[in-house]
Amino acid sequence: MTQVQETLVLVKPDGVARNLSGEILRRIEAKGYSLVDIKLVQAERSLLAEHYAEHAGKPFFEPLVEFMESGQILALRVAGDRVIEGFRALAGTTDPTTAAPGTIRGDLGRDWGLKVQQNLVHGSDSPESAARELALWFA
Ligand code: RTP
Ligand code: MG
Repeated sequence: MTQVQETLVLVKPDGVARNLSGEILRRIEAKGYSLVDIKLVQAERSLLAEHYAEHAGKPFFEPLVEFMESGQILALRVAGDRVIEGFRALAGTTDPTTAAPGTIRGDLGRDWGLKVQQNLVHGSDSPESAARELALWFA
């Protein structure tokens, strides 16, 4: 049974700075997902703190917000059948060093040994997160 969903994908500042936006978009479109909306954003700290509210208080929270503030982010509203789960599979696991080859993080991600994983992309992890995050980034 088809289950059309929308998800929030972010190409993080490392992906934009490394000129990988096109390659990441290519993979999303090649999989059959559709772009509904797209914009380049220099995100405010308040938006990032809300976006990552579930990680507040963790040791990587501060470095994560600083990293996400360090350059432009490409925000994408993406639609498709089971796209929430599907994009997470395309992205690969969090740590780019061990993410499976064939995934965005596994093929393109580098762990520079910083305090936070610079892992190129974000994708919403549930329908509830997708609704919350899309409202934040595409208000
Ligand atoms: P995302 O939310 O970005 O799609 O990634 P995720 O679900 O795979 O990872 P999550 O656990 O939600 O963590 C959010 C982001 O925080 C950074 N992180 N660094 N120990 C670390 O160095 C660490 N743990 C998490 C990553 O940028 C991760 O994507
Ligand atoms: Mg997450």
